[in-house]
Amino acid sequence: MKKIILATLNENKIKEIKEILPDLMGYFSSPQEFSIFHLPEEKGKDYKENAYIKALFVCEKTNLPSVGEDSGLEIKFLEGAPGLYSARFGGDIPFSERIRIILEKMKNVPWDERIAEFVCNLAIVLPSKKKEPIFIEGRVKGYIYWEPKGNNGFGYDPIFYYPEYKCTFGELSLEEKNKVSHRSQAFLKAKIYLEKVIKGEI
Ligand code: ITT
Repeated sequence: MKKIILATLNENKIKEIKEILPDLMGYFSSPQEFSIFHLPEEKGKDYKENAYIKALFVCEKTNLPSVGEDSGLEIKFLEGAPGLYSARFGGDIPFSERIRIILEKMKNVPWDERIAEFVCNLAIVLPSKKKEPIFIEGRVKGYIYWEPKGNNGFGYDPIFYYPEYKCTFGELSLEEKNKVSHRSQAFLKAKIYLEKVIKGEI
């Protein structure tokens, strides 16, 4: 069976992706299944480059089609931070601490100025050198809530308030988050290409 490697070591991302594309779930493998336990440093200038760096590394190691995923939270009041550095914001500290730092920086910021966006970029890299990589982006707009709320999801989900649902991503079930998230938008757009990869059409 043709395999596609999800070039991420983040178990939460893998769980979400498998639920976003249940028909393709059986084709997805993780880097660990190929004894890949680290990914290269994310030195790209943007999400797109970082997604490509991860996918290319895994594709070259396995000789199998690979999808790199780079994502982040952009807060307008913080000039786009933590953005590209979302996974490293504040250094080697737990997410609860990253969230505390953000909320502290924004404690007097009014609601209208708490606009934020989750961004997800994908790079699909195929083993044949002649085949161009495919790049895809998904975004979702929301607000930074006043305090963390909800125990679901991961990362910054407890402070990302989604106005249409009137709650944070941390309060949503995986199914509800997957209806609207940056990651689901990107992977739903990618589906047509991933199906072609599986059928050997590209
Ligand atoms: P890989 O590089 O192995 O894929 P990572 O967690 O380091 O895993 P990124 O470099 O893409 O992933 O960092 C993105 C960070 O942004 C991630 O660690 C989360 O903290 C945050 N993030 C991305 N998507 C999120 C989501 O849906 N909900 C909450 N936080 C999210």
